[in-house]
Amino acid sequence: MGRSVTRKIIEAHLVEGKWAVTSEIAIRIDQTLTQDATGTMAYLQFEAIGIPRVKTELSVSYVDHNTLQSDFKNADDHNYLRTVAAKHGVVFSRPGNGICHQLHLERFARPGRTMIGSDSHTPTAGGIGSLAMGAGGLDVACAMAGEPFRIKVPKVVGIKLTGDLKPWVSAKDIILELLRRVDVKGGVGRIFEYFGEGVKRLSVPNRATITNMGTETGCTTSIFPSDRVTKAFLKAQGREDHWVRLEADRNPGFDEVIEIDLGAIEPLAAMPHSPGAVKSIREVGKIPVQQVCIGSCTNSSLKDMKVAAAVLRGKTIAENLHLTVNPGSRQVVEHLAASGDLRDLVAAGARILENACGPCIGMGAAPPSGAVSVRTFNRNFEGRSGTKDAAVYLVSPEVAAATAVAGVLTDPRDLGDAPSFTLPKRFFVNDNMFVQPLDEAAAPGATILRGPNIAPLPAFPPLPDVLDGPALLKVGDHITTDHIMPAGAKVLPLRSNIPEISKYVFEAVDPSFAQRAKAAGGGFIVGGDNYGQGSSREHAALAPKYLGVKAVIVRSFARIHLANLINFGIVPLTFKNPADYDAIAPGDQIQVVIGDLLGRVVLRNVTDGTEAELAHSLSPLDAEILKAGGKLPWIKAHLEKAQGSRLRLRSNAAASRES
Ligand code: MIC
Ligand code: SF4
Repeated sequence: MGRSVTRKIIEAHLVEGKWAVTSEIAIRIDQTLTQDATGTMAYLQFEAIGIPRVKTELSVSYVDHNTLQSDFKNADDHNYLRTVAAKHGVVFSRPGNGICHQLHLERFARPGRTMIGSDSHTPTAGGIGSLAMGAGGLDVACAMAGEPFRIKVPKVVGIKLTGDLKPWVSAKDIILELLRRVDVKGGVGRIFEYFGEGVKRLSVPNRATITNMGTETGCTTSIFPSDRVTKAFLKAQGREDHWVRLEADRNPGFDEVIEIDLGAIEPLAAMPHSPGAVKSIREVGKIPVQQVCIGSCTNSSLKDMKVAAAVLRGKTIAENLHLTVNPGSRQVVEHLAASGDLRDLVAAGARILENACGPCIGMGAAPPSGAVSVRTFNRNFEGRSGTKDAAVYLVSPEVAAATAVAGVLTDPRDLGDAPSFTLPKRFFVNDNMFVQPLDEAAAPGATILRGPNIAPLPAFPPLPDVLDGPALLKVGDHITTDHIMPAGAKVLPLRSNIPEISKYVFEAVDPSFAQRAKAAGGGFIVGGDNYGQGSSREHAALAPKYLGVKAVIVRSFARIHLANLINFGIVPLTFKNPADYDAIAPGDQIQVVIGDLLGRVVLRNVTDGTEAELAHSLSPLDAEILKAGGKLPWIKAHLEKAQGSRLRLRSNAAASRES
């Protein structure tokens, strides 16, 4: 049997374990990325680990989320990120350079390489054939320290693309079609690997739109082969030497295959409030729209912007709405300026925003109360836009631009012929906003700047064998990390200050949560399916931990959040019998006997005297990490031990040479 692209990359990076679905493996990580909202914590953790210089082939620190700077906090964080990067061997992407995933795709991502990033849309680089996964900041810090990344071997699902897209239908509609079929949980434990005739006709940025939003299926990552199209893209970026051919063998042994006929897809939208609630634009109908936003790491490439400019050329946006545009990078902006497309956008009435995440993460441009907002983004969770009762629809740039002109949700096929335009054979390459780290000789003497908002990391003690406390909160299915730890203009600037940010935990679900949790001396969270869906933000584990949350007991977890809970010493447990969920009422006093987490785990409901068996998916190593109080104390002890035995080995060798 042949091998898939996924398997080839994983086997080439295997440090421990072997390829067998669901068995735990450890792989070497070549590249890491961080963004500012998760990066401050990741670098604080890297510093705490105590390794002087990153051990990866390449680590890049981007600034794209927190760029509002409404006071000193964000600016101080940027200074910290710049100086910590310089000292420890990390390339720093200055604010104003662009969105991390777009920039990484343009300048650094490489076919055949492994990468983890402290952002759930890191799989964007799968568009170029890199095996790129989202992870918590602490896992990224560990990878920078040279530790391998542990995952359970996922199922590899072959996504066979056949046929050709019809005019006005684009890459966003392909990923929306996949989400329509598998929904927001269908990718859990899986990697989506694209193959088939249809792949050849998708450019790298289009592939990246698909791998980016693949995250919304809950998958570990998504990946395309590296072929002639990849080579042409790398050449246009002036880095043809980074190309390697990487394709699945003839009989790659996919665990499942999903076939998508590109010719049968029509313009689609994800309805409020889930990226998986997909309908065709025709089915949704011509609903009035108050806001259109074009941009985000899903749809901010030059092609996406040029489509919008072509639709808006010579027109004015509808009176009832406003339009924001965030290009993905300076390269995109420079091209738009040089080609005149920027002028078309501005002349039509678009509000051109910074090339950063912006409205996607609730950093400005919140829609009006009760508004319909049509966005080219990847997430439409309730309240994420900054307006709780806004209804956000996720669409392609084609649909967004057509809607901006018409004022109602519009199928772009109503506009007649699709615009045609050419993309540059050579992109403008200008890396002057990437700062290279100091060389090893200069680094030790360099100072790291820390503003007053950068609070020291809280320390967490080892876990006892029995956990006690009340059920602090009971929630339903699909609780997202935006519910647990909101983002937006008010809360994001607090990402480097755990005591402060913890005041907002579950704010939108139950504003009294933080106060109650502290007053009770901690306790438990009870939840339904797919708990922790969405972002990689480890603050959704770290801040509840700070408030005393001891275990989260649910029907099932989303992958990255599960790993983050382990990393911060919150025990992630599931009901053996899903019906036991109903037997716990908020406020019940609970006792969970975890022991060493290798045997039975039992929940005693002290209030009503019942007992329930709990389950978990923890490996013996996870159990060890949890019992140690989390990954940071564990890794420090682990590295010290390794260093100790290296030193012992060296002195033994020296002693035997001398004798
Ligand atoms: C997001 O899109 O939700 C974010 C903001 O990029 C997050 C990271 C974060 O919360 O900082 C993500 O997707 O991981
Ligand atoms: Fe930024 Fe939005 Fe992409 Fe997250 S999804 S990285 S907030 S643009």
